[in-house]
Amino acid sequence: LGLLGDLRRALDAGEIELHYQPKVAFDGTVSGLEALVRWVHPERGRVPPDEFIAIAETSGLMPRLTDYVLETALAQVARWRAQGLRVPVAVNVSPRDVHSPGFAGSVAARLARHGVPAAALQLEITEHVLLEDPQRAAGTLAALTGHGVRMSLDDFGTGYSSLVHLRRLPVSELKIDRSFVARLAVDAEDAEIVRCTIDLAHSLGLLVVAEGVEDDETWERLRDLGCDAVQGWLVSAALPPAEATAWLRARD
Ligand code: G
Ligand code: G
Ligand code: NA
Ligand code: MN
Repeated sequence: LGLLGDLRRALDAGEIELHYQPKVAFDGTVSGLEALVRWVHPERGRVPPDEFIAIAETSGLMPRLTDYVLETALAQVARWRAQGLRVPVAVNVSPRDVHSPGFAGSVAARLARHGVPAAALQLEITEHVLLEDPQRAAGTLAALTGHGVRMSLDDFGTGYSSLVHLRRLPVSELKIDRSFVARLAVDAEDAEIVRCTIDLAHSLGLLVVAEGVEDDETWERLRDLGCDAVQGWLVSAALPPAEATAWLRARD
């Protein structure tokens, strides 16, 4: 409970930061940057995102955290655009966000307020959005894509009945979970799973991003399998804003 109070305070105090991890196509094009929350607690030090995201989720604080992340990420995109760096940013949203009334409208209003085109925002969701109220979730996602926001399906392969979900979700990108990518170069079964996932995604017209790419061999395998883009420490870890800006400039 202490951590929950601290999280409320941290949001007010601006103690939560966003770091940005690039997604890069095999020709070197930067397809976007994923915003990832970071919290350095004044006494506890670095609190792992998994920990405080779970707390935000169960305590009802998630909408506030997501508002904060969207606001911060869109302000950053606007600054980058003003500097000639036109790169889309991906924000993680939880099932709770997608189910909260007015979410699609609030995202559209926020984009307008920052003068950022919808195409510069991507929202990463998981299959879990369809667990509670599939009808309503589908409505919200349709409204978002109607505004021009692109949806990405995160952690693919870790949920269940993925095929049904894939067919029902208006996503344009699929991210293969790091647990399948990590041992791709040494495990024939993982390699087969990744190959099938890429083919399936392509047959549905989706772009495929592999998460957690840490070495050249994995990068080469993914390229040969026709994967579209990679994200992982091989390219870059998630970077604080100033370092992300420098990274983008160096690529430009
Ligand atoms: O970088 P990593 O340790 O940052 O992230 C751990 C987990 O936290 C991942 O599952 C990631 O999707 C999630 N996460 C990171 N940032 C956010 C965020 O802003 N909102 C939500 N809902 N999840 C996030
Ligand atoms: O659930 P989501 O896919 O949003 O979480 C991304 C998580 O993966 C973050 O915690 C991020 O820091 C982590 N991550 C990103 N790249 C790598 C990588 O190359 N290797 C490992 N082990 N983790 C990574
Ligand atoms: Na994500
Ligand atoms: Mn993921």
